[in-house]
Amino acid sequence: MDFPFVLPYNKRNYRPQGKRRTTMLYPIMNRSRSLIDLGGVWQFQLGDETEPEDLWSGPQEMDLIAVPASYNDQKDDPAYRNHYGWAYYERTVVLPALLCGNNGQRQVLRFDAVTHVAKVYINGKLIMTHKGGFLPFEVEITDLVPEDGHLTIGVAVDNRISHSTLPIGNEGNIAFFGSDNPGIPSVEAAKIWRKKQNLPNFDFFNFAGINRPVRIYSTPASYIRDITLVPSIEGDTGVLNYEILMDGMDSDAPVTLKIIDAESNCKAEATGRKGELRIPQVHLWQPYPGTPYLYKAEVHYGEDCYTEEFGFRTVEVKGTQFLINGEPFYFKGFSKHEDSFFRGRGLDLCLDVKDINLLHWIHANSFRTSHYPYAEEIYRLCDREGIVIIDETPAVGIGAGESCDPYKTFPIREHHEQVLRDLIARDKNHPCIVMWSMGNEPDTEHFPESAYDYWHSLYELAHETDPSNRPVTLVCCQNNYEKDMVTRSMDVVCINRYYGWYNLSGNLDAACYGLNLELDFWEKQNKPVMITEYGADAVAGIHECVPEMFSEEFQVEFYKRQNAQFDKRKFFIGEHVWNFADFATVQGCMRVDGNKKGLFTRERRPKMAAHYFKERWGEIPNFEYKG
Ligand code: BDP
Repeated sequence: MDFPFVLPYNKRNYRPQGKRRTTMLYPIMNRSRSLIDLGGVWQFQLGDETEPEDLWSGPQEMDLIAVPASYNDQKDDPAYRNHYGWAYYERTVVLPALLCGNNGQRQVLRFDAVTHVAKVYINGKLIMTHKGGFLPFEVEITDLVPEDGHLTIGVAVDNRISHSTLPIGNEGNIAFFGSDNPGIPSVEAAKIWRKKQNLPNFDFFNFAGINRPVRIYSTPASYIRDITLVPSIEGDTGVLNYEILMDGMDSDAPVTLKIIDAESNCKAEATGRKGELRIPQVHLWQPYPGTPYLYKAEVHYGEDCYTEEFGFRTVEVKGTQFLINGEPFYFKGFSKHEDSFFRGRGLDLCLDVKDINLLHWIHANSFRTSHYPYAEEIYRLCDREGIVIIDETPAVGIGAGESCDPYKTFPIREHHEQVLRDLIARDKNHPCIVMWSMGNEPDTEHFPESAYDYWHSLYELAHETDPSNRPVTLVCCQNNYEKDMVTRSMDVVCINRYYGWYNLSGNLDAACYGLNLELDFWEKQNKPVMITEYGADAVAGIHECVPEMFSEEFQVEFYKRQNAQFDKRKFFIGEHVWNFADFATVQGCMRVDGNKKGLFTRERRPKMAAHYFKERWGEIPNFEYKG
C-alpha cells in the first residue's frame, strides 16, 4: 500500500519506512508560508555500528558541529575523518507561538540531504527513516509541536556504504592494512590486523552528515503539494502545460495559475488544476551569453500560494545533434564535485556563486552533477545564470570486475529506481537541466546483456517519469566499446576516457591514436557523442620544459592534443573536462593530497590549463560550432 510522502505523524499512520510518493516543492517563504532555517551549531557525537533505538535518549557528551556541512573535516581527529557507522546530531529549538497549536497551519520538517541514511527523532520519538544521501525528504510535524514550542530534533546518520547503497561501497568493509596487497606472505597473518571501514567503489571522499539545510516550513492546512510545468514552443508562442497537486484538508477552493514575465507583467491566467496556457511572442530561456529568460508560475489555492520559476526552451536529439531551442548545441564545461575545505560536501552558497562566476570566466556553458544530485540551490542559480546541467543520480561504482555480475548480485535495483524517480520529481521544472544521467561508469562490458536489461528498464523509467521527456544517458567508462551494448543505445553517447593518463600513460601520440580508433567506431553509430570526462592530474606549481605527467604543462598538452581530435568530428557535441577543481578522495598510492585533475585548485586558483580553456572556449560558440 502506498502512503503519502509527507507523513502527518500520529500513531495510526506512523510508519517510518516504505514506498514514498515523490513530489516535493523547494521550501520558500511568502505570504502563506513561513520558513525557519535550522542551520547553525548543533550538538554531535560519533556512534558505532549499533542501530539506533526508536526512542532517543540523546547522547550524553556532545561535541559542537556546524550544520549544514559534512562532519569529517570539522575536527582534526582521525575518528571523525575515518568514521564508520552512525553519528548523532541534536538541536533544541523553540518555535514562535504563532507556529504552535491548532492555528490551521501545517508544520513540515525538511532535510535537503543527509548522507547516507537518516533516522529523525522529535522530542525523543523516531518519526522518519530515509535512505539516500543526496536528495531531500520531509515529514509533517504539526501534531508533534507542543504548546510551548519546544522541539528537540535528533538525527542519527549512518555513513556506511555497501553493495546496497548508491554510491556503492565494497562489501565486507574489512581493510587489511588499508590495502589489497599487504605484502605479508600468509593471508592468515595479514588477517590479524583488520579494521572495519568504508571502502568506496568510487573516487571521491565519502563525506557524511547533514550536508544540506534543515528547515521547518509552514503551509495552510489545504496546500499546494506539487507543480509540474511542461513548457514547449510553437513558432513564437510559448505553450505551457501544467498540473497542480493539492493536499491536506478537503477544500473546494479553486486553483489559479498566473504566468508573470520578468518585468512583472501577467502574461496568462487560468483556473483549474490542469491545463494549457499560451504566451505569444515568448522569450526563450537561452544558455549564457544568451539571455536565460525566466517566467514565474504563481499558483493560488485557498489560502496557499507558491511561485515556481521556469523557462521556455526545448531540447531534442536529432541525428547526431543535440538541439536546444532547435539549434545544435556544443557542451563546453566540466564534470564537477560538491567539495570544499572544512565543509566537505556541505552546501556553501559562496562557493556556488564563485563557481558559477568561474564558469562564466572560462566561457563554459555547462556541467554534469557528477556523481550525485547536487543541492537544489545550484540548479536555481543555473536557471538564472544560463548554465546547462546534465543531472546525475548517485549510481556510481556498479561493477566488480569480470568474475561478478553486479546486476545479479548487488541488491540496488529498487533503490536506484526510487532515487531516479525522486531526482526527476525534485528537478523536473528546471530549464537548466537538459539531460538525465542514470549513473557513472558501471560495468557495461563484462555482462553486456545483464547490463542492457538493467539500464534499459531505468532508461524507460526516466523517460516515463519526466513530464518534459528530456534525453537520457548513462556515462560510460573506458572499456571495450565494441562489447558494450548499453552506451550506444543511449540518447547521447557519453564517454569518460583517459587515453594518455590511465591508458597509454604519458604517450600523447599513442593516446591520440587510441582515441581516433574509438572515434571512428562512434562515427558509425549515428548518435551524438560527447566526452563527459577526460583529464590528467597536475600538481599546481610543478612546471617542466619537456612536459611530463603531473606537470601543468603536460595537462595543457594533454588537452590540446585531444581537443584537436574532437574538433575534426562533426558528430562530437561536447567536452566536459575532469575535473573543474581538485577534490578530496580516498587516500591511496595514486593520489597526492586528493585528486589533482582540476583546472582549478581546490581553493579555486587557475592552473595553466584553465587559461588555455578560457581562450579555446572563448572562441567556441554555444551553437552551430560544428556547422
Ligand atoms: C573516472 C571517474 C571519476 C574519477 C576519475 C579519476 O568517473 O570519478 O575521479 O576517473 O580517476 O573514471 O580521476
